[in-house]
Amino acid sequence: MPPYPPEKTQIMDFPSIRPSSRQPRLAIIASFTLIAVFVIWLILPRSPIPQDEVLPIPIASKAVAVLIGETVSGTVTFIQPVPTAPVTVSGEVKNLKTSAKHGFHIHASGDLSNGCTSAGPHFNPFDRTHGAPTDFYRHVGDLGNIEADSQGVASFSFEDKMISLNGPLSIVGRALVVHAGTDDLGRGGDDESVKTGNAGARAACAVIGLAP
Ligand SMILES: [Cu+2]
Ligand SMILES: [Zn+2]
Repeated sequence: MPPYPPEKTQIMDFPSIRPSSRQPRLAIIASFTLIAVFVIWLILPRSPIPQDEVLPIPIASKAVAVLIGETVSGTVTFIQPVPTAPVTVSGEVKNLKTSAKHGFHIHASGDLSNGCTSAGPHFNPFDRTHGAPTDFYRHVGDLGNIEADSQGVASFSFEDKMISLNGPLSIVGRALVVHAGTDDLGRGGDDESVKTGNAGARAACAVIGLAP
């Protein structure tokens, strides 16, 4: 006799394991939400520069002027490591009148279309009278004189605190002029002395340009 009579045996009723119909619907909703968020992110306006990024302002730290005259020639370099620093002016100018001082100025305009004449007057943004580089009252462009040796060559290096390669007092794009005569630095006692320093003809000039 079997332990359990057949009529008493029960067949266990397991719940079916077929997937619920809610799961694919959730997956579809999740996918659409992700796509929607991505599309919204794509079309959102965004500034090309992150708000917290501060771009460094480009500065000019070196400029050069290649002087060309009928006979006088030379190269002058201007270096300003940072915009607040003095400018170091150095160079060599040849074929000058020997053993003489020659007026050396920044003139207002870089237009040399009519030779050195069209470079205009001394660079004078503060509307002051002509002076020496060491004077408080001077044209910004007043760099005094350079001195030629017995061979007519002037080699020089000096600093100037008024000119700049940056900002409103920038000399870049203006003209450098070397004169045939000596600048009297505003001490000549006549009207012309406080305008031009009686420095005479413009022996050579150049546009001051940016250098690498
Ligand atoms: Cu001049
Ligand atoms: Zn001047």
